[in-house]
Amino acid sequence: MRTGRGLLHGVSLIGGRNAARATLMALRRRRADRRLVALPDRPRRQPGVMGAATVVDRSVRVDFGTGLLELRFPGPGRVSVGWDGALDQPSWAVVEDAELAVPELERAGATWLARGPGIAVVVHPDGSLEHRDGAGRTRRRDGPPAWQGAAWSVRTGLPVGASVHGLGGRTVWDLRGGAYRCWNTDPGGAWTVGSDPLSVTTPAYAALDDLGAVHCFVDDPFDGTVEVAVDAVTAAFVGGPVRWHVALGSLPEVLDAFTRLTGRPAPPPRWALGHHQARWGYGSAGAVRAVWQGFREHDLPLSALHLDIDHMDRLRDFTFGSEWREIAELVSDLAADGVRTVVIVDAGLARDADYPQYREALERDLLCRDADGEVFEGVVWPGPTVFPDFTDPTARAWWGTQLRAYADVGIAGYWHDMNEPSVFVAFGDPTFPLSTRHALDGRGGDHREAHNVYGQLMCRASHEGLLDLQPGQRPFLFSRSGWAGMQRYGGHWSGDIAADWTALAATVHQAFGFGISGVGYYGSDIGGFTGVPSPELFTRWFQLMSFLPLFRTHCAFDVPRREPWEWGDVVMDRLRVALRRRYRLLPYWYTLALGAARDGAPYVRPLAWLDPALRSVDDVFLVGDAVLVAPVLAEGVTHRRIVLPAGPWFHGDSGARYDAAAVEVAVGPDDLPWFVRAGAVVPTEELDDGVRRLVLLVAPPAGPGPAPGGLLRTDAGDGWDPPHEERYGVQVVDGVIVVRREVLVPGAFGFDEVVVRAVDGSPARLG
Ligand code: NBV
Repeated sequence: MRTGRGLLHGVSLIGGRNAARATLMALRRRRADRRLVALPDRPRRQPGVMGAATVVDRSVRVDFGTGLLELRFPGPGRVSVGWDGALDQPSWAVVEDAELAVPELERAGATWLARGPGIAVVVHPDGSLEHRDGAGRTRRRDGPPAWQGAAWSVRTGLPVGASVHGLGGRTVWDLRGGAYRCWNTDPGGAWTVGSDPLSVTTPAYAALDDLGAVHCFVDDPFDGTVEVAVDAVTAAFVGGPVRWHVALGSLPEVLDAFTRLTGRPAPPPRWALGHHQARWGYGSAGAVRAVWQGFREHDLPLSALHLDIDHMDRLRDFTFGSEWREIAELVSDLAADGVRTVVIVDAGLARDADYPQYREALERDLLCRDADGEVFEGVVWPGPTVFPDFTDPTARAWWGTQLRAYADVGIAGYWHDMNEPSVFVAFGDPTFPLSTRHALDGRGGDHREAHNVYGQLMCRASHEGLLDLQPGQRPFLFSRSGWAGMQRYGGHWSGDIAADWTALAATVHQAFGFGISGVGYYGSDIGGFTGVPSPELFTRWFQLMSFLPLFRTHCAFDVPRREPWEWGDVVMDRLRVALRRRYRLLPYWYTLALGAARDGAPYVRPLAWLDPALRSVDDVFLVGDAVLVAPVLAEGVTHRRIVLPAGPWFHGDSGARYDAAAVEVAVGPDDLPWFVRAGAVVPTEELDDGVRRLVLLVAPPAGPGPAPGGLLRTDAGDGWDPPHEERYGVQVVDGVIVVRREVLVPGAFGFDEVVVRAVDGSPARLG
């Protein structure tokens, strides 16, 4: 909803009756929140006088009279900071149970100096902290926290010239000069550059300068704001524990640290890296079958078809409407052709006595309740809607078992929607009243603490349920909302992105920001969710997305169809080029996916990953370390300036070599420029008459020194067996590029033959 055109569009989407209910809901929400109980006040306003410091159970404790500071060193270059026991309070994000390093503690003049491996923290008498790296360089200065009632804030000084990035799904890459609310929010219409906050607002950011990265995760789920000035970041929260986790190092090192702390990304099954086709409103099993036939007829590869809310019986989760009677047959026919079926699952349940899931959740007391103890009722697609309390372990376990309705017909993946949580309101915050009660894993509390983690806990419920239902398969889900740690369960898609060129550019920024926030598996709706993209915008979007992990076409029900053949032969041929390349590159994508599950490295990376001096570049990206992509992000582009990290780099199609730090490249309408790094090996594949061939695409090395080489990780495509791993070394011998394979871990290899091919046509062979 919202105002003006937005309001009209909102009404047309949600229907007149729901619009009227949304007005009542907004009024009820306001009334409920007038009775909000104040959060517990804090006993002090600022750290008192610094006194003794001790080491207890490997924690440095510094007594400030009216406050207790704790420092813990979980690993190299890392420190966790907490006030007043906050590090021992439960966290929705942290899963690491690391053996802490034994800290060294000494008095240094008026300060205390605490040292862990590769990091030292100077504690000043006013409670401010100076973080130094292993070389003794100051990388971060935290002021003393300031408390006011339940609220708290801390101002952090950053290295001169550092840029700041992350905080979940923001629409710009460099966050300097903005204030960003940390409160997951459904924008209630298509978002574009500057729309903020959106569905994922994780308080994790990285400051980048020429020396590398300073990563910080503020582990407080309450409503907050992170204000990013040129030389400082001020984080302010309305309540919650005063604690944060810092990691110093290169960008790969700090993301390794952050995903050790909050969990490694769930590796998707291999098929999830292919192309997905979705649309709100296919409406029937027959219509979906026809879309599948279209892909076959036009010889376009496809890995998944998605069913939006129109698959449900009266918009009820876990049901299929009468137009979907042949669902089991459809799903199995698709699966036989290598196409998986994914369903949307909304967070809320229709409040209707003849809906078994509603009755059961009610009887078993699994639903969120309002401040008076009544079941909280909001308005969403089915009209009156109730919500499982995902902060309750019993509700999570129950939810997980409900997925059986989908698993039994062979559904292979789950798309979580409306879980900010989002409800229709005519005005005000489009979510639950703050006074809504939550179990909070037995501690009890209200929506102020539960809000930001609600979507993430829905993901946990589904993920854990699927592990029980299908223990041999890796659960596949992606979610509109989530928080720090959501990567343990799955990925994220953009939500309702606008069909405009600036939103297209924002897709790259979001992909980077999610990477900094731990979530690698990301993509936006190709062509934008609402609106009608021009054929050129659609093509450029498709080309870009063929280089992002979640490669999905999707749109609203009220815009023209978007299947590739709807655009005519010229455009379809361009899309086919991108599709085919994506499928050729799948062994590389899969290597990245299985790698992310080990070290948290996002599949798609800003150039700062290789060279921190290139941190301002936001229109070129790396896929892994070996491939660089320069998407076309504006209309009518015929030439593009491309900044390149140290290479040289070889054009992926023409094989042309580029040595300069910035190059100008001609761009045709048919494709986007992509490059392979000198001396790198990119594992690709070809299917030829039933022969599955691993093609090691190699770029000539830059010189006689060691070349980057490459890696392959592969397995049966799903399941839990340790992947087969092999490494590739590259040398030039008598003018021929020689690639040597070294198997590191033998496993399900799955290829019938292996060949080497140089990207520029140079002579090349296996060694
Ligand atoms: O389920 C309908 C849509 C879905 O297609 C979209 O991807 C989600 O982001 N859903 C939002 C609810 C309606 C939005 C207007």
